[in-house]
Amino acid sequence: MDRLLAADGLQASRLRDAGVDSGADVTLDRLGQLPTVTKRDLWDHYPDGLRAVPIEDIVCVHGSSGTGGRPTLIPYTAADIDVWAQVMARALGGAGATRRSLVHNAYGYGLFTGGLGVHHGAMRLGATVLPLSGGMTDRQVRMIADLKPDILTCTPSYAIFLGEAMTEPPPSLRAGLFGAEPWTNEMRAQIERLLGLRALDIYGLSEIIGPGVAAESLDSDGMLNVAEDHFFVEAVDADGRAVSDGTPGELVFTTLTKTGMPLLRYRTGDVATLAGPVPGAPRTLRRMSKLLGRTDDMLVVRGVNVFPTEIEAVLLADGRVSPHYLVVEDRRVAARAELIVAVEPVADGHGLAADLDRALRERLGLTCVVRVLAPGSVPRVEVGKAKRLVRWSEGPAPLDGLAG
Ligand code: DLL
Repeated sequence: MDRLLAADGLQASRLRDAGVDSGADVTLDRLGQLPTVTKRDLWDHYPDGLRAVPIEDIVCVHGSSGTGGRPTLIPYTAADIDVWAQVMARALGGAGATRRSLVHNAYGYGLFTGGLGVHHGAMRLGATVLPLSGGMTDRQVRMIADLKPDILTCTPSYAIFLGEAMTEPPPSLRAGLFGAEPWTNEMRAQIERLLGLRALDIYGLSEIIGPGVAAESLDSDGMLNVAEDHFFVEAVDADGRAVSDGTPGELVFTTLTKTGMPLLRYRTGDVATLAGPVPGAPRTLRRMSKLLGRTDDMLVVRGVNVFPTEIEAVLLADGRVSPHYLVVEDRRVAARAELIVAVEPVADGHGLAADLDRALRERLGLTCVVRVLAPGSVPRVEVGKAKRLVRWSEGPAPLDGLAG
């Protein structure tokens, strides 16, 4: 709090407006009453963001590409990189990586935090990192066969893509840390089958540090351990009030140790539930569920609210559906929005559309138009984040075969 006040920027003026003139004025139980920051605040301060230190203390800049708006750029100090390396080393360690490990890192290197985040963490752990970055899948398959990595890091959709490019699961891989985009337990089962490894979830966002804000470990019981010693987490409802553990809420993070761009109560737009540590387990950190969705991805169709991940769970529970699917929110007639769900069958697609239609209606109370397309129709993403949801308000169909 004192660092923010000293930096005298947007967050300081909001704190003073809220009656806070010194860090000593605030206790942890009052944190929930303090002002929040949003992505809009960062955009309004583009390109410098809410930098709190002089430029000479900044050693690098990362950010997100800006789907849904302008790019967001985040300045890091050397101390921030140190924190990042530490939380990422912990995440990799939690997945079973050791100094003897070979980490095949297929997250993109660049402004995106995935590639370099894993890189810093693997080096901090003392493992060996293979900086493959995304794409050039043939080369990646070859490297996995020749160098025998035990840990794989990439987006879950690229894990599927890699798995499908191999004739059989590579025997060397033991675990993978997959994140940067939403994925369900049903997707997890597919990745584990294709690659023969334990598929764990890793979460983060550039604004807070990048990957490593929270990560699943072999012993975290399906939830992600939040690196609470660096990032304090809250979950709030649409009015900004705290929700109780187990109730879905928007995640709000406060950076406790960051110096380049410390954030007080950053509203992420990401929705998850929170829980305490696994009872009796040595890890004492609070945990978060896999992300249920984003506040801005919630689909409201004829009064039914649904996140795309819930649709994914229903689709992939049917063994005949390939993990390449696309949800299209058809809003060409605004008053009559339709959800079109485009899937590809892995085997005989006979009767599939009718069965999925029934399953979606029974499980989510949602009537969709299910389109079973030829294998290969849904675009694959080799570099960057998969797009599972498209909004269609005018013009041609985002995918051939949707008109039916
Ligand atoms: O995606 C950081 C990251 C890199 C996380 C590699 C994990 C692995 P951004 O590009 O700033 O940072 O995007 C952040 O991605 O607010 C979520 O909406 C989404 N996201 C990140 N991890 C997950 C995940 C990186 N495990 C935004 N599950 C976040 C679902 C995720 N969504």
